[in-house]
Amino acid sequence: MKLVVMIPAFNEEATLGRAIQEIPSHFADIDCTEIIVVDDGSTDRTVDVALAAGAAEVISLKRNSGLTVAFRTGLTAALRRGADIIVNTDADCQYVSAEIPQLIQPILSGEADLVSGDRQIHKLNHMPASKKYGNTAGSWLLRTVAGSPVVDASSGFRAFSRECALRLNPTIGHTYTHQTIIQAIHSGLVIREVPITFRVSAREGGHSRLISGVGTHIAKSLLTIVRTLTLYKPLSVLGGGGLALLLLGAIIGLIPLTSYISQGNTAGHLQSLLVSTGLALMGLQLIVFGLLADLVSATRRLNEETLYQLRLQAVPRNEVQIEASARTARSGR
Ligand SMILES: Nc1nc2c(ncn2[C@@H]2O[C@H](COP(=O)(O)OP(=O)(O)O)[C@@H](O)[C@H]2O)c(=O)[nH]1
Ligand SMILES: [Mg+2]
Repeated sequence: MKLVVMIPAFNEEATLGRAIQEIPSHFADIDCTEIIVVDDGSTDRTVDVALAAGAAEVISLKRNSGLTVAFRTGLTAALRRGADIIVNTDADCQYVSAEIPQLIQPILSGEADLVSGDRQIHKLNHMPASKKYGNTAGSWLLRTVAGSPVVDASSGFRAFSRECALRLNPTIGHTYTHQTIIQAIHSGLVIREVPITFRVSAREGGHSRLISGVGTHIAKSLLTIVRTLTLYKPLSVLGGGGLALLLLGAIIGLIPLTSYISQGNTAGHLQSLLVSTGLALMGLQLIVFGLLADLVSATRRLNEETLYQLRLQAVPRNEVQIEASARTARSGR
């Protein structure tokens, strides 16, 4: 059983060395542990620090491409190295690597494919209230609209089974956290959450490199959730929105209609007539977009399956088939 710990890093020369050194070299039930770093176009000594601290591989992106691209690159590299389990952690030492055994336990026991660390943010004194509210709202939205079982959806301390890594294709937005949960649910994978410790960032000043402003981060995350849901459930998102507009148009249309039935004309109700017609037309348009997006989504599903089969051929076949059949048995498919 091979564990690959991956760390996305952008200009992290000050803290990356400690983050790597804190990762234990041996874990129970794991034969081999390797650390890989995805350097996202850093301009400082991130690469040298990573290699000096013991990273097995550093993948350098030519220019700063964002955490989603770096995360996807890391997953692919870890799979190529033959990882059975992949753990993602951050370069600023906020996560405690000694807690990796708790994180990977549900995967080792075959109970889960994706395990996310719950930072228990309500207990954290070092996280600003605005960030707490934003995180809580994002997690609530995912639970409500996507059926997520997770209370802390923005956590970056996560473990993935190989089957899960083979199926994830994060492509949208500035971070992978929300969309990977939606994708895992959509792929029939089992998600678990375990409580973890979340420390103050070891970075000087403790500022987030990922989040410049909480408002922007919330707006971007919301957009990512809506875009990912539209990819996988276009009829629900666009068709549902269209139906709502159509219904609103019909309700407003009752005003001129009642006038027409009782008085034989719609005099004095021109505004409600126009608003009602406009809403109904927009609603119908959204429903048609939903139907078209559903066709595109069917193509994406086929593409994802093709990608999965291609990736399967690049990793040892027999073990993956055991994992895949365990997953099929669990999800009853
Ligand atoms: N690939 C990539 N990683 C980044 C970028 N910004 C931050 N990171 C990494 O993502 C992880 C989380 O970033 P951090 O600033 O600690 O975000 P926090 O979640 O708000 O604490 C760290 O390992 C960073 O090095 C970026 O632009 N690209
Ligand atoms: Mg951080």
